[in-house]
Amino acid sequence: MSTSNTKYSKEEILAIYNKPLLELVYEAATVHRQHHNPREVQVSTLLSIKTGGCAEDCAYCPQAARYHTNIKTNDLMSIEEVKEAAINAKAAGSSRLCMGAAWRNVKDNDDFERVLEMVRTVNELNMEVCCTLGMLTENQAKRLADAGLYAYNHNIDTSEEHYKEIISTRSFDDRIQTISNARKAGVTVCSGGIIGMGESVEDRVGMLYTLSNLEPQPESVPINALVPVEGTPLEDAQSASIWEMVRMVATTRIIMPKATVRLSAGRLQMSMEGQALCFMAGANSIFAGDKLLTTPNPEFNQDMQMFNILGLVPKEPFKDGKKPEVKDSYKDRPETAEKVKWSRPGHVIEKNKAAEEKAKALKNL
Ligand code: SAM
Ligand code: DTB
Ligand code: SF4
Repeated sequence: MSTSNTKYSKEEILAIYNKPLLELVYEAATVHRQHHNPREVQVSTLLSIKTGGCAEDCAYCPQAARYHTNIKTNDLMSIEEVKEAAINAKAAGSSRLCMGAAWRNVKDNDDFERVLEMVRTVNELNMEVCCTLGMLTENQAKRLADAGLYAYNHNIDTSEEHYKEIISTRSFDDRIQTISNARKAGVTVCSGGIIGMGESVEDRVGMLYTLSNLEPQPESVPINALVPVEGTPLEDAQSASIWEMVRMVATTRIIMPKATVRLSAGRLQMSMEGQALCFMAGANSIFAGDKLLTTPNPEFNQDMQMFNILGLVPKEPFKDGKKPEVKDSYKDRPETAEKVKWSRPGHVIEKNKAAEEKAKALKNL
């Protein structure tokens, strides 16, 4: 029986990937049932909090400033907009909000302060908060953790060898360093990649080898099928077939048995039968909602219909882990705590009470 401590060589992973398809699915489904409730699917909602204008050159990405894509760019959203989107996502059945920013890296500026407040706001709604903001220092990761961040998404995207064909403005090692910074801060790690970018099967195996050798393994592994976007260097890339997606999901499930395997970008091109095979092969999460970050995704109702037909149910938040506390270091800074409280309706009463107490104390001096 596989455990999360089993380490596989590249040759072993390749042999798993190349098994006769139905044998592979059967084995993955068996491992899946040893570690997860096979009816539960974790539902995440993506929210692009800052769209486009990114300095990086990731060949797949519609948000890179240097490519001429048709996306609508946006500055960083307001806290109120994020709160409204989170409430809607939760009402629709999402347990996690993943906020994405088209940044190369996080900078210690007002925008980061606003993101920290977004994290606190969504955490208060009892949703798992995930961010994907580009590269992070250890200190920035720590501050996100203190604000209540549950997960950090940072994909390695492909194998170390193929990486330089896809991105030249940062290195594979930079990616690993950020993942390690998030881990050191106590945030759970979401890291996966994309298939259909002209990579070989060996590259897919190499990517899974790196992910499965992270210590500990990532809690979430998103498997994306490239969404080819006009204007990007990969606009004409040959799409990955559903069979390749099933093989990728099944292999991920077998070598990272405890991880949440997320069927991510590319579902719009998949039939319900194809997705059903992916769930059978161990996928247990999706991004729901009619938009990913900038590209379309299946309609929410369509996904709920699929869940009904397949007998799947959305997973409750924090079932695999504890809700992160907003750390005292933040609560103890009254000026910040007040700023957050005052910005929300309903807290005005608390503000008045606190002000009355303060006034009373002053009068008694
Ligand atoms: N800027 C941050 C970063 O690069 O980590 C966060 C946002 S970035 C858009 C998050 C991930 O989305 C990428 O690492 C990539 O795996 C995925 N992605 C972006 N464009 C995609 C596309 N066209 N098809 C599939 N996945 C894509
Ligand atoms: C992940 O692995 N895929 C998501 C999320 N993590 C951030 C992003 C998919 C983006 C697809 C292209 C777009 O919509 O811009
Ligand atoms: Fe920028 Fe992230 Fe897109 Fe790369 S994937 S261009 S870093 S937004």
